Amino acid sequence: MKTKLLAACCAAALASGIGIAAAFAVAPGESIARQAPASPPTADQAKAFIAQAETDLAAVSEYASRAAWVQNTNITDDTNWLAAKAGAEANDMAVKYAKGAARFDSVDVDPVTRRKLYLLKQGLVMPAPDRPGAAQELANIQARLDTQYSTGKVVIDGKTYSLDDLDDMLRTERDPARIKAIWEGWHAIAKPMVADYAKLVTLANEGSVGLGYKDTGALWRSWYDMDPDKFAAKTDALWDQVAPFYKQLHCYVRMRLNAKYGDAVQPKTGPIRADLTGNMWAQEWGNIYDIVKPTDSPGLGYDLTERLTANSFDAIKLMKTGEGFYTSLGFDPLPETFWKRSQITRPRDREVVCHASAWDVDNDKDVRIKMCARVNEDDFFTVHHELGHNMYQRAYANQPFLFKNGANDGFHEAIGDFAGMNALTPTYLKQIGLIDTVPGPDADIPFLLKRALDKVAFLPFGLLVDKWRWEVFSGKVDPAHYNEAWWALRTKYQGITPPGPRPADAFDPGAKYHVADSTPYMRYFLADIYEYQFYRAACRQAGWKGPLNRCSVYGNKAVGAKFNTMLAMGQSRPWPEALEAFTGEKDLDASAISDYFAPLTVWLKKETKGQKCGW
Ligand code: X8Z
Ligand code: ZN
Repeated sequence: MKTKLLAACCAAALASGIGIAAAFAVAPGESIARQAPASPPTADQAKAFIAQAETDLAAVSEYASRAAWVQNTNITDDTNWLAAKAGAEANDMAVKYAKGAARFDSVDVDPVTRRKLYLLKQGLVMPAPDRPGAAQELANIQARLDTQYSTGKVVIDGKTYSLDDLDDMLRTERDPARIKAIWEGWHAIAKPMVADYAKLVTLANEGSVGLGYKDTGALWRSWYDMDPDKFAAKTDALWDQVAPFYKQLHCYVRMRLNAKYGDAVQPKTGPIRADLTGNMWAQEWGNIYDIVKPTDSPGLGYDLTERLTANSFDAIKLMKTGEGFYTSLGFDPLPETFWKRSQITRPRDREVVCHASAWDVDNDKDVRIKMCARVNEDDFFTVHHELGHNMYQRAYANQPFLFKNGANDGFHEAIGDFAGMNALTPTYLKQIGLIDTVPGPDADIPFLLKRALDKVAFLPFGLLVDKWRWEVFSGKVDPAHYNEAWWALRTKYQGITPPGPRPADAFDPGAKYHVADSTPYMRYFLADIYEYQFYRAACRQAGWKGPLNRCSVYGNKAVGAKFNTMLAMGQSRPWPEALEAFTGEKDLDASAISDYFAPLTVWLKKETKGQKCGW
């Protein structure tokens, strides 16, 4: 199962189809509600209920994390079986606690207990129906989907590739026929998932209804300390704010792709061909910087992937460099166990889940990263991203169990991105000796363009993945129309199109990790906004006077201490209070990302003059 209570980040321990399990005072299957007295419960009983829940959930969380770790780092029939079994027991248990919490809805309790009851009630991701066998069925299906995704293979010209190979190929491949083969090959791995996926949706919906939600999408929208409908409206409003900028970037990139590939491959008007963006999901476009780079300036002045290779970086050195950024802000170095237990590169002797994730195995000190890192700019950023999760986990380790989580899931994703933003600046790269000189002002537009290709291009994708799932969970879209609805949203928000007609049995959403794994995705859209708020605030605190894109707070202990104050709050307070603790701001605010890219918007407008933008 997936419980937000226990899953600190993206694909962390318990977000991977695995959940809490047995070390529990009440035997699995025995009703927690049975403990309820006949008369209305008291505040003392509420406190006792929470104390029991925290003890039990903490214990089973560690148990389930370890099972999940073993399965994620060695996928076999047996590890799947064990992890799914633990997940099923855990799901049953967490659902019963969530239901039990509702008994105290009208009891007058202290604010801390009230918040914990609130978190307990909405702390699941894919709740199982409360009937015998349902949780096991859900866990088995999830394990099958996860395995299909993580062990997916594609044969091209007689050679077999896994996703990390294909990712690597798409970064640099410039032959449109070969690009199309890579893209279509990977998307074909998801075809067999559709029936299982539909069943998973039905089961999770039944579980969500049992907890008092309209459907699982409504449950997911309830996580943000505000009315769930208002949350959906807020995401739309944020998109409206940034959409004009995205459309400008889209217009520019399409123009340059057209110039490179010609009308037959990339027409001048209409959507962009998804596979030409250098990324399997067209979610970050930085890998095609070489095609779209400005022609009116000397450029970035360096190629980070080349610099890493030239400086003999390996995956460990990448990770150590990431750690160095955080320790420079005053965070403790990673424990010995991190280096001993993490999976940093792909093991060659077994199947693993390669999608990067950060784990907090014992809700205390046993933090780890699991990834299949390669030495390139993308993974340079990703190690900072993942370590951000671990730094957050350690910062809130002293909170009670139910508060050991991000202020919301978007915060959890934004911490490491904030670090990564600093780490990508030439200012910082020079400080750590990766480049010899900081390029002059001419390099600012190329730099901002490169960042926008990753971060602004990401915004519509970050938004639409869960828009699609909200439609699926609500029943607006049925399994026969999953793929059509997916591409309708991809076209509407991203302005992209597949490289050719899709087969009738395609299930393209399943070719994205977070769909196959049932990891919520709106968190990344939120993170893309928060991280610029964090960055703007940090640079203000540091007294930075130059262009925002050159600011690095590397080594600034005062900024680090204030940042840590926000992180140490965990989920103890509503997220606006955590945001305020570091930034002084109380709301999501897209003006920070607009400020950051302001010089680029002026440049893009000039470059795309006379173009018929839009699709
Ligand atoms: O899944 C991730 C991280 C782990 S939380 C590697 N990300 C999203 C993705 O890969 O789709 C980071 C950016 C968006
Ligand atoms: Zn993450």
